[in-house]
Amino acid sequence: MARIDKIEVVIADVPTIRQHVLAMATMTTQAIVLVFIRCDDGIVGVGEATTIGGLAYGEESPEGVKLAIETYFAPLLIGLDADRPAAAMALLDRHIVGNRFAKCAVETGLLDALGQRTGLPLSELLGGRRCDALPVAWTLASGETVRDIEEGEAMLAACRHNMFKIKIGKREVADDCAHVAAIARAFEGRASVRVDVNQHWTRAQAADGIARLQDAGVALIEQPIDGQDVAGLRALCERFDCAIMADEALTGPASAWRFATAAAADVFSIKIAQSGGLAAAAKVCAIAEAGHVALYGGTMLEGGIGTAASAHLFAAGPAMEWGTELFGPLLLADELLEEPLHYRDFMLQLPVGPGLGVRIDRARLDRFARN
Ligand code: MUC
Ligand code: MG
Repeated sequence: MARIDKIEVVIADVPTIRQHVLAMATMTTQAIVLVFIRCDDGIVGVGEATTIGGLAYGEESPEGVKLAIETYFAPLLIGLDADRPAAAMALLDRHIVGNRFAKCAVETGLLDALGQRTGLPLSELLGGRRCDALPVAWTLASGETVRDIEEGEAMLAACRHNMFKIKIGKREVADDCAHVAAIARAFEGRASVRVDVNQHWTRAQAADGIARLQDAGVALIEQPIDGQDVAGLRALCERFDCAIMADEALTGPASAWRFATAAAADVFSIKIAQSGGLAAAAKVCAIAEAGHVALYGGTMLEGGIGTAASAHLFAAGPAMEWGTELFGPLLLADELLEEPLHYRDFMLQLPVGPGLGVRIDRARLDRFARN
């Protein structure tokens, strides 16, 4: 039997390939948070707890995750049976409220270690994979219409992405919708165009904006209003034909249950960290299925570790009708993995090796790691 021996948390600030303009933050670097779980048989499992824009997106920050894991998680975990990730996570849940991103990283690290020990890829540990590759959207968020269209053209020409998510919510509704309409016109019949408002519209702005976007041919509207506003989202689902997707609204199985039973979303964006881990994200998928809510594989713009973990879960669970947006590593100007994830034919290819099937290159990581 192997025991958990040591836990290390590293924050690495990796530049992005261009500025990424979201309603709540403009990113020029991404703070990648990695959790290394060393077991006494020498195996090291890795998990990721990356979030967006410090505390601008959610309640956990990179620095907070590191502090929580080192101060509160590690003493509970050291010495536990490393072959029992579910038991370790149950212990954490008994002693630690919330901290979903930190818990996701620890669970991922434990599963990665178990996969390496047993020789099985994570998706096999999670029940076996349904597919070997997942369709991947790209986010157009340079902040400029012409540049976004040029970027989308390049992605199409390279057969990398034919689904584009446009980030809006920062400007006036009419300006944002004109920006999206221009991009939708440019890609009409060649790519699917979606938007993410990141909760930045009021109910009235959403009614106006979604009517404009629907006319422009946008098929999917992600989190147009406050994630807590169940009644507001339900009203938008009833009023419009285009699909309404919940993202920030979903903080694990309990919120998924609330939104599914209230018919307050047509689609759920499944995020492993936002759900509180892989097991919790699988429950969110099951609730969606039971409630006839379609699925989409979301990202917190993680690097290769969180992206690979998400891909294993999405490939092992029910079909993602709206595809995925597991492009996080492609937004980073530098690679942290020994062998990068493979993207081709508009799909992310699932890694095949044991555990996550990808390994961190420590020398590369050290170039960006905070002291
Ligand atoms: C979000 O809200 O979905 C996903 C893609 C992207 O560009 O930002 C994220 C966060
Ligand atoms: Mg979103």
